[in-house]
Amino acid sequence: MAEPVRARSDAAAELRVDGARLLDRLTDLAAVGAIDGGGVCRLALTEHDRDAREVVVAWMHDLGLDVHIDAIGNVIATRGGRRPDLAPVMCGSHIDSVRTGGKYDGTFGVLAGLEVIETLERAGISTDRAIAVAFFTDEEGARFPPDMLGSLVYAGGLDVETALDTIGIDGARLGDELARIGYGGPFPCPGPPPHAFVEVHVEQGPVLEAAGITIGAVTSVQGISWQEISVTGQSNHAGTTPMSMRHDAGHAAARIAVAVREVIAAVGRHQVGTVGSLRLQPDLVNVVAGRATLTVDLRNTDEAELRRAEELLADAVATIASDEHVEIESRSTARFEPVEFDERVIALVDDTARTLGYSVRRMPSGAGHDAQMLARVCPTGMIFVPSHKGLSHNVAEHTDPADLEAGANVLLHTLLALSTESALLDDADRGAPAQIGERES
Ligand code: HGY
Ligand code: MN
Ligand code: MN
Repeated sequence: MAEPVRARSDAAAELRVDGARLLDRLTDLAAVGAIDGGGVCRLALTEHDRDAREVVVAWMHDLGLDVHIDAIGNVIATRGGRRPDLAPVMCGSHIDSVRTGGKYDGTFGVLAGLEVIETLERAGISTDRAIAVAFFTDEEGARFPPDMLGSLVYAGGLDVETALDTIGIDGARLGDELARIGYGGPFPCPGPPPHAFVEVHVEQGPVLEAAGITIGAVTSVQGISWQEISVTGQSNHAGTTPMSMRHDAGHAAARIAVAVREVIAAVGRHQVGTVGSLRLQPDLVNVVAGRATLTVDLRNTDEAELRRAEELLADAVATIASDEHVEIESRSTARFEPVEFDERVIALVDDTARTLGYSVRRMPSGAGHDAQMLARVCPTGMIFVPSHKGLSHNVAEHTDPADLEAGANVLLHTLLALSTESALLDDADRGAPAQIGERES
């Protein structure tokens, strides 16, 4: 096991980010796709996503970074290091949002990365390894499932042509939308693996705030299972059709939603489940629904328990189909097993937070993140900061500026430690990959 990575103790040790500058960028970006209540709506590859990309790419150019756009629209901006022969250290997250997004989900990880770069620039600090800041396409998966689509393609977990052919919930083809907003880039996927990847993100849950702790050293991400379930019954008159003759897709869908809660109770422990979308057709007061489409999001930190939840739900759906005399089809739209982050990176985040004087605890992530995809190709970790009242995917999402600044400082010093020549596995041990944007032949 390689030696633990230690935070640097030279002049850079005193460096701190400029919290006000970071907050200004977060506020400016939140104006793109702004909605009532202080949140944002920037579904992937819409005009608002494009406009947000333009703002962030302009900041990347202002900082003199080398900006690369790959074939799925991931954007990677790199500040060169003294050793171009070594793979860069990467940070980043996403700037797309759900329909009722908060202003920090994803954007904090990208803009904290730019703040780290600007802090190093202004201090005249260079690093052995280049430092890259990325935003990945369609992290939310809300329009084009699965979630973390762009980083999954970057990490080689999904073929780019298959990803480009993804059809969204609105019937649009991902590749067409990417071309329409002008972000189908020239650089091939999968991308070159960085030396290490660190993502700072708001927790999106209640744990840190309840414990009065500033930093989360994230140990893992729970498993995710998304299904789209289609129910086919028979539309009929709401008044004249005897109950015994109905093939009521609406009632069947409602029973499936109840079954999700029953499955959660049966599996217990960390199992969670959500029916976030439920659409009936023809969706009229006096017509027995002929069709229903609903989504089920199941998550668990334990893979075996997640599988059991899926099996129990499948059994319940079969019973409901038979009882209600309807046809039911389930289509998996995302399936990721739990991911453990690299112990050395977790320990470095933990140590760095303590060295900087912040309270810190180790914890799993309930939400999916791009980091879980980068973990497939390089040592990876995450840094959490508290979410007020645990709210996220909600316009009222909030994190105190002091906590944002703390998270960005931990990112700064974690990246500095990782950017020294042999911080983790030496590239020679892994076959030094090309720099971002180049490919070995
Ligand atoms: O689905 C998730 O957990 C993330 O917000 N994409
Ligand atoms: Mn996110
Ligand atoms: Mn999110």
